[in-house]
Amino acid sequence: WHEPICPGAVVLRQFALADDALMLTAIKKVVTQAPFRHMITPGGLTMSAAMSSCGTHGWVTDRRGYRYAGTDPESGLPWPALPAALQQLAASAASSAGYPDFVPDACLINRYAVGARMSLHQDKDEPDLDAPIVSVSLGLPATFQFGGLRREMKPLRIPLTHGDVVVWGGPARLFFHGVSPIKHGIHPLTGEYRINLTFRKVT
Ligand code: MD5
Ligand code: FE
Repeated sequence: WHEPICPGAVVLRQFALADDALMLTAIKKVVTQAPFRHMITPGGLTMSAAMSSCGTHGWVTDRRGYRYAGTDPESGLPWPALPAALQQLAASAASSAGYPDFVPDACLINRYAVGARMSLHQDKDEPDLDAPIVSVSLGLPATFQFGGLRREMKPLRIPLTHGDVVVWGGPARLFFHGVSPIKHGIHPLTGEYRINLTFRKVT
């Protein structure tokens, strides 16, 4: 069901639940070609979430900065294709949230082990900020921190569990957000991990 958070942002509880196994199988195949890695921020810190990507571009960070790249810097090869079933699920979630024309061309895959987190940041490396971002949570639960346009704004804490989908668009597209450290647990499909997929329009 639809749980609006603010104008532009809506949680679709369990929207991806029926497709969970299919999605995880598709991701497993992607990460055989582009394995999860811990990237370095421009400030020199290693990210606690491990990442991979598929689609026309992948999101990368290193000492030079953040950017989208057409090839995987680890292999020099193009990123694996965005699986059609995943692209369709993301488009259908966006449509259900009021974005009928969203066609994602990239998917960033974040894998959080117990204790991993993501500090408050904005997603603004995408050229078309009118396109929403669709986020799918799988595996261990997380507390999502949802702030405002300024870093100083005290974030709301939103619990996200396996199968939840969030569509971030409109005014919420540029809001600061993060993920609190993942608590210990075992999920039947992902074990000791939370997996988050973010579908984006990059070109
Ligand atoms: C996660 N990932 O749970 C989150 C879900 C990332 C990231 O933050 O950049 O990989 S995406 C949440 C998101 C995207 C765009 C806008 C907003 C949230 N927002 O306005 O809060 O791994
Ligand atoms: Fe983000």
